Amino acid sequence: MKKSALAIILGGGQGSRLYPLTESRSKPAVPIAGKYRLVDIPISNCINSDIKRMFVLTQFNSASLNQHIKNTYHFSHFSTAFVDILAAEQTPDNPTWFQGTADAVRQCMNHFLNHEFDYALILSGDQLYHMNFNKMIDAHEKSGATISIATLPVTAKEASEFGILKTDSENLITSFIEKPNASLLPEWTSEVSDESKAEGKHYLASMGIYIFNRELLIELMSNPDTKDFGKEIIPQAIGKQKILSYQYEGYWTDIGNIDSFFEANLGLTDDIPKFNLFDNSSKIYTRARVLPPSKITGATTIDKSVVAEGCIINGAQIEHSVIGIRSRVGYGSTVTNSYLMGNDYYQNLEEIRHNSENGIINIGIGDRCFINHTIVDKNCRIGNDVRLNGGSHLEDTNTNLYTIKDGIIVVKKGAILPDGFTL
Ligand code: ADQ
Ligand code: ADP
Repeated sequence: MKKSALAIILGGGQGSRLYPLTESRSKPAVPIAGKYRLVDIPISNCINSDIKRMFVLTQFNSASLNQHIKNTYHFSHFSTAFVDILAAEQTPDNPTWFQGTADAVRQCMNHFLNHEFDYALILSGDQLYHMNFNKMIDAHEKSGATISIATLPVTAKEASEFGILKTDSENLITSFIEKPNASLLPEWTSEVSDESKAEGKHYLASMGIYIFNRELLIELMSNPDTKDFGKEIIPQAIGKQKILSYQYEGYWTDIGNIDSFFEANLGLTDDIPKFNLFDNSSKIYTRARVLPPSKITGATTIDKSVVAEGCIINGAQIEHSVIGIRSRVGYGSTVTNSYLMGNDYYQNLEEIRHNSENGIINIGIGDRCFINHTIVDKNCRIGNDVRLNGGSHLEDTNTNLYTIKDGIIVVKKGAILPDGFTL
């Protein structure tokens, strides 16, 4: 009989690397690609792999995450499928929040053990990729390993941000180091394919995707001193457990900080994006909203962009940008190299008229704005003649309206930028 897997999605710690997008929502609920949320990626990969029992572990439970999961993932009454959110909770035994990835799993073990499963599939919540986990489970079974780690070749520049490992001729992991210093790197190169070598990828990195046999997970989780998979559980298991490196070939990127999140979103506007949303066989699921088609008028030009449903774009120039659901962009505005997340709702005509007559700024982007190298979070009200010109000339800042990180301006959710506001 085919063995069964339970998916555990690590939804995020404090979310400080994606701040301010995580200021008012938990990380799995951060909107990506104009209409999805971060958590839709691992959930869709699980559904496409026929793994339909999922827990999402999150440090705090936001209304938007709850609503999204509740409104999106409905399974038949006749199936055992579910997506459950487990938020860090204070109990007499656990007075603190999750102290790391393994601690998060440990604190939720009683929930997992209510279910029958042979393998725990542990996934990160902040990565963009398509993967058939069944292939990984097959390789895990075939090898007789008790732990498997998905891996991929990376460059020296990237290597310090990942767990780096070495394998033997049977792809079993013989050594592992979490985020090695650049000075240590020369000792950590691996035998990789000619193609990877040609791309300068000489190191084998952990993708933070793990399979554990049930009994082993129970045993490892009984030690409360190990708080993190990358820092403790995996390095300590080397030499004691049979650990398979399952090398992945496709596109995969970490989207855990503002810079990589921004790049991954804008990457969707490439002629042939590395992350394919137009794939019949591995769909990315999200909430099925009832939204009108986007309406585009007034000599608007749109190039190299992705436009979600329900937008109203009036006479604007849009280039190399992702325009999220229900976005409104006014006359003569230019949006380049930017990600507008869109809005949660529409204002009615009466409200728009009333606001315009009373100097209240409406939801969306006003007229004659210039927006470049910027992320605009949901429900922002950006007045007329606003100029947001992101880029490396700007220093890192944080105000109650916006943050600048690595030259990327992030306008905070619901921020109101008055007419003529300039950055
Ligand atoms: P990182 O991604 O740096 O490295 P970490 O910050 O621990 O590791 O995050 C892993 C995942 O767990 C992320 O999705 C994160 O949001 C989530 N997470 C972190 N703390 C959490 C908490 N307290 N509660 C719930 N979820 C939490 C890891 C591995 C490396 C590997 C990279 C690949 O440690 O070895 O190379 O992933 O990205
Ligand atoms: P999304 O379309 O991003 O998936 P939802 O449709 O789940 O988001 O939710 C939209 C959110 O906007 C809901 O929380 C809803 O309650 C909220 N919302 C709807 N109308 C208004 C309004 N007029 N003012 C403020 N929030 C609203």
